[in-house]
Amino acid sequence: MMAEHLSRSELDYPFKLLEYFNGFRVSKVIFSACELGVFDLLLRSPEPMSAQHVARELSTSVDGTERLLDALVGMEILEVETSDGAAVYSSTDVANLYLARGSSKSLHDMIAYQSQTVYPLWNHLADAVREGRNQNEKAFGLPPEDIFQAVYRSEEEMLRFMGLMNSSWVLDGHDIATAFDLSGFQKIVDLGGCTGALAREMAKAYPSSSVTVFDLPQVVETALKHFPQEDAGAVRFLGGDFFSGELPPADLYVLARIIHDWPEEKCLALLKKLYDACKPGGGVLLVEALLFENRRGPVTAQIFSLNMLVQMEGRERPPSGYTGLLNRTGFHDVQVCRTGKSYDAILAVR
Ligand code: SAM
Ligand code: ASE
Repeated sequence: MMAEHLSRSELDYPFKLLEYFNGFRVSKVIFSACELGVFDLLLRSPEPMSAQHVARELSTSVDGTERLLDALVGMEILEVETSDGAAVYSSTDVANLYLARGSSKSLHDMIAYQSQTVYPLWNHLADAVREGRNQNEKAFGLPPEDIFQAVYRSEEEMLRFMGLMNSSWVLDGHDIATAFDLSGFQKIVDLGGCTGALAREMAKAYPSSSVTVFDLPQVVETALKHFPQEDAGAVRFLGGDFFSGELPPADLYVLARIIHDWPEEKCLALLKKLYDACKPGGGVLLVEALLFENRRGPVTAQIFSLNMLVQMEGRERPPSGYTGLLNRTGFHDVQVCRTGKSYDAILAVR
């Protein structure tokens, strides 16, 4: 049966196309279950639960809950067994680790942002492509040129965005911190370092270096208030503006997911400013989702690039895109490290 499917041409029956059509609903099944607290409930439950029991605990309809749980079983995110003739549901290790709220590797905050902010923005993808710019005006009535005014349009949105930024480094942080041996850089400054999640990975990997997060003053304030750290003190925080303000001195400047936010002229201005702030031997580490050199993949990076179109002013690039920006601003010895995960690292020195 399966082999027959595989050998048949997409022209006979468009399996892949139909699966792609369903993609947005598959995402929403997980996002909604997360929002409703399905994974938290099943993690806490000492026994598998019936749909009726789940519905009672979550104050949801029995019928809707049963369909949602069944879809999650079909997607192999939950498991079901029959007990006294009734279906009872339990979680999987993957759901407990990544989808429940409390776990140290929880992607709950990433899911919340994708569901509440990215999903509605993508309603305007066709317009973004037509106009070649972000849809902040249509979506929120905010001007397209002030992207962080849109990203931080309310306290709730600021917290949600920071939650997203924070949660990515649960997965990729260690690989990024150790993609290159950075132990020679005494003073590391993470520009636009947000909650300090990546900075803490850097501090862990290079205990004899000092690590500072530099971000907008209201972001630093929110980071300290809402994203406290057990190892407080491993990372320092400093408020400022990397475009218009003075940069703190550093041996290595980290720019994680910064270049991809901005149009080329702003990227060049920022990198030039870093070059001028660097001593010879000083460096810059870019952290981004790299496209293949021929831009034919990976799909994740291609999708991220469309996301930058819909929401920001930038794009994702292949290695040569970053090498070009760095060489034009004076940096040399550009080294590229693909991690095989979502984010990659690019190191250059003055
Ligand atoms: N580096 C973090 C990461 O990868 O998780 C956050 C990346 S986020 C896409 C961009 C960050 O740049 C935000 O934290 C934002 O507050 C910060 N930012 C934006 N404009 C800035 C500016 N003019 N000066 C300093 N930080 C800025
Ligand atoms: C940014 C990163 C993101 C700015 C806006 C963003 C992400 C979502 N919105 O620098 C995370 C990575 N990209 C996607 C599509 O999830």
